[in-house]
Amino acid sequence: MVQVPNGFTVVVGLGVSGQAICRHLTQLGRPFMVADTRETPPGLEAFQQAHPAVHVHCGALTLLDMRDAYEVVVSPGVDPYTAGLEGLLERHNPTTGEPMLVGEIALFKRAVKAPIAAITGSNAKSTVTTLLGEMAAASGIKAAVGGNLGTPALDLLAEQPDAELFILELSSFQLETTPWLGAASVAFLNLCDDHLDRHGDLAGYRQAKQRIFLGADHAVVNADDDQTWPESMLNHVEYFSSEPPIGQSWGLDERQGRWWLMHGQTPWLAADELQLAGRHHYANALAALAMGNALGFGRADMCRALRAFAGLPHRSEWIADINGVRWVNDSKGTNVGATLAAINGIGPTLDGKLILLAGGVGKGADFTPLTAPLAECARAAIVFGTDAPRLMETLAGALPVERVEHLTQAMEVAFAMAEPGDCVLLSPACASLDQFANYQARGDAFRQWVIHKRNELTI
Ligand code: UMA
Ligand code: ADP
Repeated sequence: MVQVPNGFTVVVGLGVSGQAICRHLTQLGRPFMVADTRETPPGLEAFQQAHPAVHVHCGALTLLDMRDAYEVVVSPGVDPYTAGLEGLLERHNPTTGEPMLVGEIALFKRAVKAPIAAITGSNAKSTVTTLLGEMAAASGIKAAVGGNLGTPALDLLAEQPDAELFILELSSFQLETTPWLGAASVAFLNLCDDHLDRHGDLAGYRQAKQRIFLGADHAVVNADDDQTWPESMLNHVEYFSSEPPIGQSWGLDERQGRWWLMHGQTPWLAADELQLAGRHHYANALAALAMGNALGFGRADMCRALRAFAGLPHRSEWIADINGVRWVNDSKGTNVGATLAAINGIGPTLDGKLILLAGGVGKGADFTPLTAPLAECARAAIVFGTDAPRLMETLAGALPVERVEHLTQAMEVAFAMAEPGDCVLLSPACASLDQFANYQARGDAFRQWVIHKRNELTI
């Protein structure tokens, strides 16, 4: 048994978040040690060189006696119910009044002075977070943008101490270990099956996300998805929808043949002025507008930012047309909801058909919702990776399905099968970690293959 020294904080996980936590604790002058359940976590050597005095425990957490610890701060990827951490979430820290086990955002909240805007949901978090950041910049507000996306929250605090607003993308993992957020404005965008391997079921996953509302002054939720509505009483809740607005909510409506982003009965911006396409993106824009409006951003500034925003890579990103076939990279489509949005956004716009490339780690999700839209607009699905058998079993009755080992083989099959007017869409509905370092690496592999193929054929 390794004894945690009296009054020491235990930082669990030596990844991006864990290292930000260590930097923060160093800056506060608080004694800490690090634990990681991997025997040799990546980055260990560099960390030990930079912090020779910090003890790092590698291996099972059950080998640590944490009774004298000040608190335990876990990285988002660490399940707070991992063996060795039992009871810590329920026990209270006599000094902080918070649970003995917290995450990075709890430390961030204790230290931050400026207001917080926070965004969660199964999908579109990064898009809405980035959009709100662009809107803040256009309005002349000094905002720091990060969290689950980009720079960890604690690093933002250190790097941009004079920020007037912190705009954070927060995952269910981060919210699960946040006792109190007290944000100026929050958004819960949507909910679909994701991370069920960690949260047990949809109810557990939703419960973690509901924590975003704790102490919020203003909340934006999805009128079309009642799972996003707050369970607790909040004074100021606004709704957005991809349908016409009701009362003073935010919605989409047609006026003289054009679709408009509306606030109540007031048209704010014509949807065709956006570079983002598809109703799901209009809904994202409305959620960002509702938050920005509550935070005091200027309407004209926000609309300018919206017009200029071209979208993020790996999210329904057009790569190239080859022989009249469109190739689209939606590698960030890591759950069924995101893939559905991509199919429904692209499918109806095609002269031809969709060819869906899907597969990887399904995280326990049910793929059934994909069958009906695919049956309507897809030529075939080509499945790969760990959950290929489950995808095949679910989709096979609805459309032709072919199984291969790897993404590049799926692309070869799609290339041979596609007809002019078709779109080959990588939107895996699964995490990438069985075959790639992350979703970016998967999207990059797709992009490289497509560019190489296009160049090969044009030489
Ligand atoms: N570790 C353990 N035991 C475990 C699990 C992990 O010791 O049971 C250790 C690993 O060995 C590794 C470290 O913890 O050394 C990794 O920690 P982590 O998995 O929390 O990852 P970080 O590198 O700290 O990155 C985390 C988020 N990762 C996850 O939530 C899985 C990053 O989100 C986030 O950007 C970063 O903190 C900064 O806030 C990534 C993500 O995939 C992008 N998020 C999920 C998503 O968007 O779907 C939620
Ligand atoms: P997150 O950070 O929540 O993963 P992203 O903005 O990175 O969100 O988008 C993730 C995936 O969700 C992408 O595949 C994107 O095409 C898809 N998506 C974007 N907007 C929506 C929406 N409103 N509903 C469902 N899926 C969406």
